[in-house]
Amino acid sequence: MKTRITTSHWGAFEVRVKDGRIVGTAPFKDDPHPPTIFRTVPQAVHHHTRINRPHVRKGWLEKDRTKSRSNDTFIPMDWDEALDLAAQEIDRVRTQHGNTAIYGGSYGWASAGRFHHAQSQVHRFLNLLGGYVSSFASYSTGAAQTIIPHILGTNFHKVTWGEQSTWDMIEAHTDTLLMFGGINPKNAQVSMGGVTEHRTASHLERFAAQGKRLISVSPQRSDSPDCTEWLALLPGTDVALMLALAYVLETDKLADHSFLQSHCVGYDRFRPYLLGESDGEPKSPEWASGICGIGAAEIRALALRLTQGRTMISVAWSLQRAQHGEQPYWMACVLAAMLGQIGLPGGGIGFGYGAIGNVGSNVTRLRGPTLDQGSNAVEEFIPVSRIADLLLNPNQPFDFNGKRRTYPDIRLVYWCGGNPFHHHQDLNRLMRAWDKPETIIVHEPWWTPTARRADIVFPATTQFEREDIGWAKGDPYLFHMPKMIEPVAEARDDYAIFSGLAQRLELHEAFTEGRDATAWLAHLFDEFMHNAQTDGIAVPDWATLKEHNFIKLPIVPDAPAPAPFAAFRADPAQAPIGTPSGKIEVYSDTIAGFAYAGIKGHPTWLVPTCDTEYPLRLLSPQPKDKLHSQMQSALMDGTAGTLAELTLHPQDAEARGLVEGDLVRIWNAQGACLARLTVSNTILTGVAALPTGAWFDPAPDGTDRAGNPNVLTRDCGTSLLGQGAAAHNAGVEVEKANASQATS
Ligand SMILES: Nc1nc2c(c(=O)[nH]1)N[C@H]1C(S)=C(S)[C@@H](COP(=O)(O)OP(=O)(O)OC[C@H]3O[C@@H](n4cnc5c(=O)[nH]c(N)nc54)[C@H](O)[C@@H]3O)O[C@H]1N2
Ligand SMILES: Nc1nc2c(c(=O)[nH]1)N[C@H]1C(S)=C(S)[C@@H](COP(=O)(O)OP(=O)(O)OC[C@H]3O[C@@H](n4cnc5c(=O)[nH]c(N)nc54)[C@H](O)[C@@H]3O)O[C@H]1N2
Ligand SMILES: [Mo]
Repeated sequence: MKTRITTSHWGAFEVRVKDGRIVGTAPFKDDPHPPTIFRTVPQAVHHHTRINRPHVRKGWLEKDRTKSRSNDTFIPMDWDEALDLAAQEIDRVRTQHGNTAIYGGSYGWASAGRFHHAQSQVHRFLNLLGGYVSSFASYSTGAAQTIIPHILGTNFHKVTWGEQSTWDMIEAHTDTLLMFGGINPKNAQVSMGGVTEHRTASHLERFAAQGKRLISVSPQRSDSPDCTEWLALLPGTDVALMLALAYVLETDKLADHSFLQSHCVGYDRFRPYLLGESDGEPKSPEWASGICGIGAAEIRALALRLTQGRTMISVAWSLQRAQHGEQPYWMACVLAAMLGQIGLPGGGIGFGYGAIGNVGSNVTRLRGPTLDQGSNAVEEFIPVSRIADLLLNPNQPFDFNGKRRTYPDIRLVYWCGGNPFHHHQDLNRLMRAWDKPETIIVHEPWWTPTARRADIVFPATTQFEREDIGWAKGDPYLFHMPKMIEPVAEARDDYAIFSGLAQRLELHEAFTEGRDATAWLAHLFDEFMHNAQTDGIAVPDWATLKEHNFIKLPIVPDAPAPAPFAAFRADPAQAPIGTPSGKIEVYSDTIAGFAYAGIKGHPTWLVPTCDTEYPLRLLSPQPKDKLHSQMQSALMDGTAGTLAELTLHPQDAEARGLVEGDLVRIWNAQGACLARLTVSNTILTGVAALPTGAWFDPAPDGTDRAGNPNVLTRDCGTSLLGQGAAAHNAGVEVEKANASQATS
């Protein structure tokens, strides 16, 4: 038996190999809270849903454009034939239509490992080809990435990875941690590229053990550990609550007006709205209570609490993954500004501590080993979750962050390392859009719903079938990720596939620079080692790392990091932030100037309009036992894990005659899916939760048998401002389903 440690997006674990197969996994010994996700690896890697060789869709081969990509058969091919076809088609499209006809946004998490990073590979290849229509931001933080620069004058990634309090600061200085959307160790299991020591739960427990207060404002009790207080709020109503907290601060003379004067602009233009002078509606606790469901007295008590000692406002990413998701982020900044603690350790505002495991870690930032992607000669892009709009509306205008742009006319879509038929909203609409382009090429290890809807499918290796460098932002570990097994069936690395195409397109030398994968690893590592040395961090060489399998770098600083925004706090004139005013923009002339309907120059309560005719608000949180839809095949085996679980409050279940374990049908105007019912009082009445991650599997009547919430979500941007994915809060109804629907 061969046993080695590797890393993954959900952290390090041990892999056991016997007779060329992965036979087992075990936790990494230095991980205090090992994740559960790695358990399915052996089953998934050798699963019958692996793609064994290249395949080409029959209708595409026969040039039959009447055949839908969602309902066709595949012809297996050998590698040379399939690569020839793909290269000829790529060449035809770029010659006839130009590179603006190629969409390569290719969103998705793929796997950990710095060289075989699918997005880096596909973008390097397409850049050399002359460019591609790209995508802006992510499904995770689309609205945040647009709004935060307007308000805090800095890039959202910079805030996430260095301009918010670390856990050490929170533990040492914060008295009250107010968490909108909770902080959930279940989600912090993962981080892009890996989180090795899972410590989110320990941070929260230690914080609570000091007698400090943790308050989670969320529709679900389970969004934070038991050591937190729960204030149950209806999803999508945080802005109303935040406004009421602000109202109490203002009317009880508890707001820090000197900070608002010295470090912010526009409070005087926001105040009339807050007090109801401009619209006749004071944003009082009584007003908010009727919207968010939290009692007025509780809101008042919470506002007072926030002014006692050091307060940290933490906001989950989920809040901005909804219609008008920009507003809660903006309003949370305003609330933090009114408390006047921005720039103090453990005070002010922070985002995503419960989204991604490494957020809040105190680790010296290193320049990671990265494959150079080159530069993109095509300027056109879409906000990432506008993919269906792009395909459905060629040459049509769209608005985004103050600019009107045009959707290019896409003929060829290239997807490598993502699963849009899991991740995109309104999958029935995506199915229609997906039939528009002339050609779709996908690299995937498994027959995911996206691979099943491609024209040319190249089977990709998993991370266990190749060697790589494991490194992640905010994590002190460095891994040699060994090749554990030979590629399954005829799978090839993405790098090998692109090299094969590059050869046919006369780009081989430029793409490979004369290196094979092994030579690239040594090259990238060498570069990383020298960069680290320049930054004063000693890193062993590649051969040594290989021998040790992993090492922990001495990059956890002894001294505490400076508080975020400390220089700005000390002297806003000398250290202005990157907004037009150099200060925090409670009122933004820039945003007001966009003149988007309903969007004012200050944060505003905007009543959600999505599917209000349905009685239940649907949340689609991240799944506990997997990363998105990855390795879903292994979970589909057997009866227990086959169907996604829908959670309803006992009252909502009873009103519909439903009991625990029932097979249910969830539906609205967008579509329908099946799920298995869980009844729990950890969720607010009127709310339903169905995790993401199922492999979309529509029955002939269109009902998705796997339980993917995205058959129910609406495919509208958060707003014209951020155009982010608005996955949360679709309106739905639930009813009992009959067993025949699950198998029809
Ligand atoms: N309703 C709703 N929808 C959501 C969300 C939500 O909250 N609600 N969340 C959204 C968010 S935040 C995200 S990030 C997305 C996630 O959406 P995705 O990132 O698209 O989801 P994954 O399942 O991680 O897809 C990655 C795919 O890459 C494949 N893969 C793995 N390794 C490799 C490799 O080396 N090469 C290749 N070629 N392929 C590989 C995997 O098998 C998998 O199919 O979902 C979004 N969708
Ligand atoms: N196990 C596991 N962990 C993951 C992932 C995974 O697939 N599996 N995916 C990762 C990815 S890509 C991302 S982007 C992050 C996402 O991190 P988040 O966006 O923080 O995660 P979600 O699970 O979408 O939402 C967290 C909780 O927010 C609450 N919520 C929803 N809407 C509202 C609202 O309007 N107001 C309030 N106050 N609360 C609300 C819901 O109850 C939900 O359970 O998670 C990461 N973590
Ligand atoms: Mo995400």
